Amino acid sequence: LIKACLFDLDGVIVDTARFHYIAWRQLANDLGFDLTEQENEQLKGISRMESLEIILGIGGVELSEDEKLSRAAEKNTRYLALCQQMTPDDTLPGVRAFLDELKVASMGIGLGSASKNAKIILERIDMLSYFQTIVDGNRITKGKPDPQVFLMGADDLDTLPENCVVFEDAVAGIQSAKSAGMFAVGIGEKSVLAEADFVVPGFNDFHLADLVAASES
Ligand code: B16
Ligand code: MG
Repeated sequence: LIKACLFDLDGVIVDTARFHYIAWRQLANDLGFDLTEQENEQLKGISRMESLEIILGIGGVELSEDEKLSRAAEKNTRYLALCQQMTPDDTLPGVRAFLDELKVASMGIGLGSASKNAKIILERIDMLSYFQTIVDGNRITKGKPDPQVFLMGADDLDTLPENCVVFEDAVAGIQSAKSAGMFAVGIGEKSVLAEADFVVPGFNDFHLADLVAASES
């Protein structure tokens, strides 16, 4: 029985990945190497500092801890400047209608994101009021694929993990949902999100009845 839905932010509610990529690529370029779009895929759902470590590994660059913090802060300033362009129209297709359906059905609605900017972004796209709880990068101590982010969300909503559904676009996020004991819906491609219980390309033409049918099959 589904009682609550927990949503990842980037790649599920809104496409901020393109801004993360521009800002990370600039950081790489400043350090003298390039970051391809394919390399950027690995950074989805991964925290800011872990992403930086992966990028430095790609470029074979070593930095002091202080330098890492200042480069990451600089990246974040650039990222947030790019996010300023976003409007409610940037909410991914079908998301708002699906959340409206959940509200009508009195489902719990929560956010489970690795981002420390989650609230700012939800405000920009005017979606903050949908969420009864927000578990973001400021609250968690263990990032995806650890289940902490979604277990905290379930707890906030007073719902057992087995009654929660997670919507995720990242492999690490699907793994996090599965180790939390939740039903995992992948947003994207089946070949990439093979560990999900069910995969859809997006929320367009996807309704609560489809989710219920999938979770019962
Ligand atoms: P920030 P999600 C994640 O968001 C992004 O997918 C990931 O690319 C990013 O590094 C991470 O948030 C941290 O973001 O720098 O804003 O704290 O997909 O978990 O919503
Ligand atoms: Mg994501």
